[in-house]
Order: sequence, then structure tokens, then C-alpha cells
Amino acid sequence: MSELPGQPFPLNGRKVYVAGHRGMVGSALLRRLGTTGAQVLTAERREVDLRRQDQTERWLEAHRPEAVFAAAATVGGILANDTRPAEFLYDNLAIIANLIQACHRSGVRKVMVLGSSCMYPRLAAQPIAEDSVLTGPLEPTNQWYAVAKLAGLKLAQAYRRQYGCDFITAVPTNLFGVGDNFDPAASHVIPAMIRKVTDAQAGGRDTVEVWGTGSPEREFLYVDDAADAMVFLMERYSGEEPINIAGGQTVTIRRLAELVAAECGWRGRFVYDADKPDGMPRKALEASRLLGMGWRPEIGLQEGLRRTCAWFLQAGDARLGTAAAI
Ligand code: GFB
Repeated sequence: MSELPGQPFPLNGRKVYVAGHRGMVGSALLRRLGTTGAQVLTAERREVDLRRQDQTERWLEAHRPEAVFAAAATVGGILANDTRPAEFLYDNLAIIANLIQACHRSGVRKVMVLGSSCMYPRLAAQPIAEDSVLTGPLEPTNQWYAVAKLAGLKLAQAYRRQYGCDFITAVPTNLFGVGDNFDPAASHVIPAMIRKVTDAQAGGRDTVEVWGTGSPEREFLYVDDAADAMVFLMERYSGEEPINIAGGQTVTIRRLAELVAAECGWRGRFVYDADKPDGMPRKALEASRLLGMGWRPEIGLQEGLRRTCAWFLQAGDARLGTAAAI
């Protein structure tokens, strides 16, 4: 079978490597790929540290997958991004450069690089379309992560142009769901709020601190919907332009806090700490390219919050996860 870029690339029967399978996105990809008939490959970090070029090349050469989801990354919320700039820049640059080069050398047929909504300019027109990329300054709190994600996009484009590789970049909006990282120092806002509210409830406290002013807007997509879109695009999309994975629900942080409180049945008060950063004032992605291909999300924000809270409350120690999905 030989596919040219642009022709369908069904995963059924193929060897597919999910880099970063321990993270929230990688584990959702494993759940989704389980229904495709693909032969899924994963590797623990003790077998291959993707920040090491020699280890990455050796592992890809030995296992020779046909398709790779590059879902490995050092990730975190706004404060982790802002306070650990070296890790967020170095780890993510190294991981994506090593993966792309190793995939090219070992003849991987198709690679999906995962971007992030923070790679778009801070003040991009909303909702943010794919052609906004590199049209303005980045949000300072996450510029380090954003630069690494922009490098991933450019690597995919460069290998496409120079070597004819079918490497694509998908850009998910803010994701949440089961398997998220609930460590307050590193987490994104939804797991942070679930943790803070359930802790307050358990401790009988009637106030919870929310970072920033509460006015920023974010679009949230449930991680299993995102993984479904990733598989959909891997099988159907081929092109140099990044493609947004969105179609979620946009809310202010203040409204989100109310939704989490309602989901948990907590009746206390939120206190806003304006000394903590707001980050981008608004961030929602334009999804018409993906939706135009016929894909639709299935899990709304409230249903997603319900599933995530339920998972958090019954997952025990596993729920604290790790900030890194390398
Ligand atoms: O989810 P979050 O950390 O990511 O923050 P970003 C979203 C908004 O929630 C910000 C507010 O305005 C935060 O100030 N917020 C309120 C909180 N309370 C909390 C809290 O307890 N914890 C957290 N984390 N936020 C990230 C980027 O930006 O988005 C990453 O830093 C990545 O690089 C990710 O791209 C998708 O949407 O602001």
C-alpha cells in the first residue's frame, strides 16, 4: 500500500507509537486507538528518554512504527510555565527535535506533532484561526512553551518540504479530563479548581482562592474528544498548515469556578488573587477547518467536569499524576 500526502491513512493494522502515553492526552489516545485495530506501541521513560537523541533514534530504529503521535511534553499551567522556563523550553525543544529526526531516519510514514493554543499571539483575533500563527507577540507567561511548540510546527513543515515527510501539526485548545495532573503547583485551571474545592469541602472551609481576576476566557475541550479528533486527523489530514482541534465551550474563569463548585456541591465563596497572572485575556480556537471535515465533539463542559470530578474522587494517589508526560 502506498499513500501520498492527502490520501486516507487508516490506522487499522498499523504499528502506531504514542509518545507520552502516561500523560492525559497520551492515555486518552490509547483509549481511542484501542478501537481502531492499530497495533499500539508505548515506551516507559526508563527505556527511552526522548530528551536524549541517541536513545530516541535507537528506540525508533528498533521498533519502526508506521505512525507516531508526538504527545510527549513537559506540561503545566500558567504558573509552572512562568516559573520553570528552562524546563519548558529545553525539554520540549529536545523532545520534538529528537522525535522528528528519529522518525525521519527510521522511515515513519506519518507523524502528528501536537501544538498548543499558546503558540498563537496573545492578542490574536478571536476565535483564533490557524493563519494567526506568528503574526504578533506571544503571551509572556508561556512564551517558553510556545516557542518550543512553534519549533515543532516549523520542524514538521521543514521535513515536509525538504524530505517529503507526511508530518502534520494539530493545535488543541485547552484540554481537561480524566488523567489530568492535579498537583496545584503545576496543574491547569480545571484540575486546580477541582482539587481546591474538594479540599475545602473536606476541610469544612468556606473560601477558595482563584488566581488572577477571573475575567480571562478559555475554551475547554474534553480530552477524549481531543483524542478522537487526533485520530480523525491522523487518518484524513495531510498538509503543511497547522489544524486547530477545538469546538469546545468558552467560559470566563469566574463562571468556570461556579460550575466546579456546583458540580462538587460546595457552597462557599471564591476569593480572587489579582497578584497571580491572568495570562491571555481570551483564548478560543477557530475550528471551521476541522468541523468542515465532518468531525464533532461529544462531551460538553458540564459532562466533562462531572466525569473529571468523579475520576479525581475515586482515583486515589494516581490522581496526583505528573507534570511531565515525557
Ligand atoms: O489553565 P491555565 O493554567 O492555563 O490558566 P492558560 C487559565 C486561567 O485560569 C488563567 C486562571 O487566567 C489563570 O490565572 N486560574 C485561576 C488558575 N485559578 C487557577 C489555579 O488555581 N491554577 C491555574 N493553573 N490557573 C496555559 C499555558 O495557559 O495553557 C500552557 O501556560 C498551555 O503553556 C495551556 O498552553 C494550554 O490557558 O492560561
